[in-house]
Amino acid sequence: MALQPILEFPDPRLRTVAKPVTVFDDALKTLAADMIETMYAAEGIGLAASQIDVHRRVLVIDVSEEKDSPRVFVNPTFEVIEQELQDYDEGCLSVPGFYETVSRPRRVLIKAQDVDGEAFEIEAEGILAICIQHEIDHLDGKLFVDYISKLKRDRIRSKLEKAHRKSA
Ligand code: GNR
Ligand code: NI
Repeated sequence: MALQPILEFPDPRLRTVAKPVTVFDDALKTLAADMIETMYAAEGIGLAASQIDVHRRVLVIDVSEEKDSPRVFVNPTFEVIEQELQDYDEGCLSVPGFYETVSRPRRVLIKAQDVDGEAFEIEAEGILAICIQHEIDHLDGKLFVDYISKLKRDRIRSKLEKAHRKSA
């Protein structure tokens, strides 16, 4: 492995529901390292394994300014702490060049495991809360474009399909 290509909407493989990780071995550590490398190379703040066509419940995030604090979440789940929603202009490495406003719960409690299988919990708000929810959606086969109108989504789909035909 190493740097991996990122699947782009409307690739049907992005709709795959990822399976839980049950084995915390060297292959998992390699996957996490490759995902971090791929996220940085693409200048993203997060990446889900689904986006590199690995359908296991693993995501990586780095919302730090210096891009020196990667975090790995294995088998992540979240609970809403506050029903209050926040709007954010979301983008996605799998929907390159498009940004749309999405509303998500502002504060969430994340439960996950690290690459060694150790359980941990963190409270998240702001961009971290948004990003983790966006990444968990990927693991469930969902994309931010599912929250916008069909008209907008279809317009994005045809523009990306056209771009993919040109680069093929
Ligand atoms: O890099 C990313 N930026 C971003 C901005 C707003 C809301 C969510 C994100 S996640 C995205 C990287 C990505 O596509 N992760 O799946
Ligand atoms: Ni994304």
